[in-house]
Amino acid sequence: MEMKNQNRLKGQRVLVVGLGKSGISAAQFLKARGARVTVSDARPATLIAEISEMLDQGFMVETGGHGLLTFRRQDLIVVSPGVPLTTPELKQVRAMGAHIIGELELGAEFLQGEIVAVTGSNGKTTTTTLIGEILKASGRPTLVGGNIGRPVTSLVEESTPESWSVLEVSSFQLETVESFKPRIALVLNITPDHLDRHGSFENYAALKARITEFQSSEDYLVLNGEEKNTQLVAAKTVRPGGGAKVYWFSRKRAIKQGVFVFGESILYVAREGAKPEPVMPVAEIPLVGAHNVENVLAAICAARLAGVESETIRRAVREFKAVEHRLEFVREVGGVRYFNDSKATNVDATIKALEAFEGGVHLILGGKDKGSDYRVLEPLLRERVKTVITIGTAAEKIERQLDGVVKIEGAETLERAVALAQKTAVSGDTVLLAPACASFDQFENYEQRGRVFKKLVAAIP
Ligand code: UMA
Repeated sequence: MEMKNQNRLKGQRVLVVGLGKSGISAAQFLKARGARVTVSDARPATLIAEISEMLDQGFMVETGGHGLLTFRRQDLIVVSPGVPLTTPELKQVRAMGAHIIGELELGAEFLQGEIVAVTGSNGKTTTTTLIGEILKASGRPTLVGGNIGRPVTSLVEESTPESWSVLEVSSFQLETVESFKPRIALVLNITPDHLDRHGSFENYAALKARITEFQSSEDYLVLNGEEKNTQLVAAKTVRPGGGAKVYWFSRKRAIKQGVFVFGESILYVAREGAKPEPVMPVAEIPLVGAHNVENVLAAICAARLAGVESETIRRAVREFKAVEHRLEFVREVGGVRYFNDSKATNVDATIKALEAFEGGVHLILGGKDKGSDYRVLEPLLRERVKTVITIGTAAEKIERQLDGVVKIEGAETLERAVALAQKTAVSGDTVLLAPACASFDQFENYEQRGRVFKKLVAAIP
């Protein structure tokens, strides 16, 4: 990406909304570039550890709510991903023509080098991490960030014209892009998630498609050949002047351009009509579950498009370990195996997790509901699950929707859920935390929920 006008923010009045990871990083980034930064957070100051430090550094700070006056008369407003555009103050100033962007847009505009952006409802973290590992193995200077946990603005300083930045991108972040133009964009799958925020599946899918909105004919878009919803994204590349070149990945059939499984091998076709090149045997993929094969195919396609040789890709994939909180094996106690899939924050991810086990599962479900329909779990619950143990504020809805399908126990907290599972499970069973919900009712985030689970499991005598 070309060098941007570094002075463009100097003297500008900028408001940063939300003081989590993204907001704090964006505020520091803007200040370092000479902007006059105000920050605003709905939480009271006592709950935000960084406030006194920010005041010391000369930030104007508003806490305990957003004031309309603070939102007016700004040259730019940078929102954190967790702050929806329907927030009343944002809605009002937006109607008055305010310039509003997200932290991803801000950071990406200043990142030097190439961008690979990964979105999808599930598999983003694994695929992003794997692409990062492959690019590193090829010797390219590689940065990994975005929704995965490192805000994009915090990568800018380290980036150089030779860098490859691999970004995990969420629908929240795509809501506020206005020029985000990755060299390689991936949409892994689109299944219902975050319906509480986006209102409908159509809105959510349309946001995911924004990953390719500003791509042009020198860019690439990698899509899932087996999934109707991502196939619709291809239509977005048809526009005057030409959108991204579309590549596909498939576990089930040969495709014309992209990566697919053929017999025992993974093959890459560089362009329509070209001879398929072998990349590696499928059997060498070290992760469990068919969904992970898809994640690996997508990562291979991105890496080949970035110019990495197949031999390097094969080596990096073979050495790849499962990502923390993603179907992570925790411990075996008395013949019972415990798995942490705290990252399963929607129903589809829970389905993928259950598909990795044949039966005897005690499933911990619940947390903060996102407007999900848990009834779609029914066939897998009947087939593979002995008990569902509920936690969090979604418990009541889950119990109502799954009434009569499977034995359900209410535990309220994760601590009681683990204790209950331990009591119920017998040798050969699996205890799986794959909650299908967000964590924010009882935890800071899904990582903390996963860590608490691992600690509880570690403490089982
Ligand atoms: N806040 C307000 N006003 C509001 C809403 C929130 O002031 O109307 C404040 C909160 O009080 C809080 C802050 O905003 O202080 C939180 O901002 P945030 O929710 O954007 O959280 P960050 O810590 O900045 O983390 C965000 C992403 N969080 C969300 O999208 C909810 C992180 O993704 C991401 O790792 C991080 O930026 C770095 O880029 C997490 C996530 O849950 C993992 N993502 C969702 C997912 O993967 O499903 C999309």
